[in-house]
Amino acid sequence: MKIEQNHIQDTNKKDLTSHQEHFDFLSNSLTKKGVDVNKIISKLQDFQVAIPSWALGAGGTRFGRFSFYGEPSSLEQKIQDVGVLHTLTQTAGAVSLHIPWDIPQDYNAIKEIASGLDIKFDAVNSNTFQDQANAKESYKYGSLSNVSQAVRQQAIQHNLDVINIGNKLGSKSLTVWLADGSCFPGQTNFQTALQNTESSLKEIYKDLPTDWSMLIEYKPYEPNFYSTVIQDWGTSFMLANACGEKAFSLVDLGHHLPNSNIEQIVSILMSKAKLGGFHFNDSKYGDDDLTVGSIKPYALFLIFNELVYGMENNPANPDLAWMIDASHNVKDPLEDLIQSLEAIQEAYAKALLIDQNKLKQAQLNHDVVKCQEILQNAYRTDVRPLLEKARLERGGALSPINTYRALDVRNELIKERGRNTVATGL
Ligand code: LRH
Ligand code: MN
Ligand code: MN
Repeated sequence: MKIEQNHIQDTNKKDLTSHQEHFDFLSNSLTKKGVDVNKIISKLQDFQVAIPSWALGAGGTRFGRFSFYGEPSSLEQKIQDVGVLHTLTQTAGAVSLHIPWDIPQDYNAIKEIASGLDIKFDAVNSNTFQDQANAKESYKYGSLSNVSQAVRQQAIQHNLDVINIGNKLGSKSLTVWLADGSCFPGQTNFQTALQNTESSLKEIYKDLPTDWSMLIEYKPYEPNFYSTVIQDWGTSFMLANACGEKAFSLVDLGHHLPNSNIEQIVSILMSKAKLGGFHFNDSKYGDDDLTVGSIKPYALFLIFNELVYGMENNPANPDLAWMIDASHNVKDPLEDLIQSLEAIQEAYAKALLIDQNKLKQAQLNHDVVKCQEILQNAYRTDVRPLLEKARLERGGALSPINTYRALDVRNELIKERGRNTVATGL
């Protein structure tokens, strides 16, 4: 299924007048306040978020999985689905692969499909949380942290293989997330597990191409429920520092204990030039992997405020690898991802409205009320016409969700791929 430009233009037509009215009203009032509207629009257009290959089918839970039908079952089809998202939203210009779920058969063919859809290959993810068919060693008791040298070596080699695959596709970063940890007190020695992890990561780092970065993701629990080796940003930061200047922490919004101040974590990591990647999702209880902005949109906005501040004020921090890391149980995955992309752009646009100079002045004056007013005025602005304009100028849909439905994309995919589809991945 390939969405053609004229399909988008046709469905945009009926909403063009009302979009223009809303846009003019907002643009005038923002301009009067001294906001450079065109600058915000071009920042929105430049902000591209990678889609993980594993989010394009129904994720399910350990209790069951309900198919949406027409799901992609090959890497080619996954990239085509990202193409659908990118054509409609103009925001999903990259895909993130998980190895071995996504090993390309024909590299040139894959690269051709991706470049035809204007999609880049973002970070590649290694998988040492599942045993692979015919693997000699098992990760049941850990991978890079394992007490067995042979298991660690197998996990190190897997990461090197992943770098090799990513290199052939044009990726520039490796994301390492470890499930390693323990389920019961006394099961492992915390210090040994961390030391082993550090030396394994250093082995991988040694072979990282010079223009690559290594992103170290943390998570407090699950699948291990007593301890996790890389449990928090401090541990990930320590490991990134131990590896070297090409290693960074990766923040996944779902990987924090309840009520953690994620915006502060983001801010501190950026001030130390160590924030390398970001996984968007939302959650109520744990690593729920829900639609971005569906539960705590204000927290997302506050996080974006720090990201925007960091991108302006911490030039030593690298460009971030942005990715959605969500799972879909009851919604059509493509619709869910469209909603997530919209929520990300919305939070970003609102954060860009914050007058950082005024905020700084109010902070220096200890005018706490004004500080809050500045943030909340930005948050309460309906920025959707800016998002629409950003998409429209790039040939995207005014309303990606409405166009997706008007074009009956899911049924077209079912016609092409059949009902009995199982996406590879989680
Ligand atoms: C772990 C995680 C990590 C994995 C992905 C499948 O919970 O967030 O990023 O690679 O999910
Ligand atoms: Mn993640
Ligand atoms: Mn996760």
